[in-house]
Amino acid sequence: NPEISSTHPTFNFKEYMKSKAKKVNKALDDAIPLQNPIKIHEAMRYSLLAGGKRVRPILCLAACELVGGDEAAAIPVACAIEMIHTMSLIHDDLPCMDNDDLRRGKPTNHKAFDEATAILAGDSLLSLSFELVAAETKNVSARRIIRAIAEMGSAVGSEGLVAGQIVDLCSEGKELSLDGLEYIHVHKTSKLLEAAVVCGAIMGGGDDIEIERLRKYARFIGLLFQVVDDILDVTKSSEELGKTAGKDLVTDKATYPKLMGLEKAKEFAGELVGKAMEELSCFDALRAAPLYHLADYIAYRQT
Ligand code: GRG
Repeated sequence: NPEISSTHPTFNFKEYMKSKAKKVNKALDDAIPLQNPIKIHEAMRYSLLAGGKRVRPILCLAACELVGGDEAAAIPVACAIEMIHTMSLIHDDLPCMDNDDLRRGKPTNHKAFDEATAILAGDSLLSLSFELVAAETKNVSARRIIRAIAEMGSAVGSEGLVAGQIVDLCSEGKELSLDGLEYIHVHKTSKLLEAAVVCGAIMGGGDDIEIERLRKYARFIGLLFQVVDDILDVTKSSEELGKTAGKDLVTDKATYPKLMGLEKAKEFAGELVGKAMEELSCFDALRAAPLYHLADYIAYRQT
C-alpha cells in the first residue's frame, strides 16, 4: 500500500520486521536450551523455532518502544507471548481438536513426535511463558510485571483462547451468526494480540490512557487478521481453481465472505484498519510508524 509508505518515508518496514524477528528468534532459542530430558526440549524447540511470522512479539516490542520504553524490558514478555501462541497451535493441531498434519510448513508436533509429547510440549511452553516473564524481566517494577502476568493469564484462559476454542468446537456443524463468528475470532485471535500489545506497553512504562488506546488498536487488528484470512482463503482458492467461487463458499465453515459476501467483507476489513489507525493518532507519528505499518501489513498481506 503506497499510501502508508508516503506517510512515513524514513521508516523501512521490511528491515524493521527482519531485525525485530531476528532478535526474537535469538531470545527464543536462548530461552530453551536442548537439555535433559532431551525429548521434551526437542519437541518444544521443534514448534517454537519452526519459523512463524513473529507478528505477536514484534507488536509487543513496538508497543513498548512507542510508549518510550527500552526494547529489552519487553523481550521476555514478547517471547512468552510467542510461546503461548505456539502452545495454542500445537494443541489446536491435536487429533482431538483440528487433527492437522502440517503446521508452519512442517509435520505438526504430534506427527513429528507423538500425541503425549505434543500435549506436554504445549503444557511446558505455557508454564515457561509465565516463568520467563516473572524471572527474566529486568528494570521494570514488580507491579508492572504482575499486571502483565495477569493480562497473559486472562488472554489464555476460559475468558480468552480457551473460550474461543470451546465455542468453536461446540459450534461445529451448526449455523453460525456473524456475532457468533466474531466471538470466536475475538477470543481465538484478538485476545492474544491484545495481550502482546498491552504487555509491551505495560513493560515500556505506558500510562493507563496509552495502554487502553493500544488495547483498542489491538482488538481491531485482531479481527482484521481473521477477516483478511477468510478473504484470502476465498481469493486464493478461486485463483487455484480458476473459478469465481472459493473454498469457503463451498464448505460448511462460517467465514466473513460467506456470511456477508466478499465485497462487504473487504469493506469491513477497510473499516477495521481505519479504526485501528485512528487509535494511534494521538501518538507521535514517527514513533507510531511500526504499528501503523503492522496494521497495514495485516490488512494487505497476500498469505
Ligand atoms: C490449552 C490453555 C490451552 C489453550 C489452547 C487450542 C486453543 C486453546 C486455542 C486455539 C487458538 C488458535 C489456534 C487460534 C488461531 C490463531 C491464529 C490466527 C493462528 C495463525 O497465526 P499466525 O498467522 O501464525 O501469526 P504464525 O505461524 O505465522 O505464527
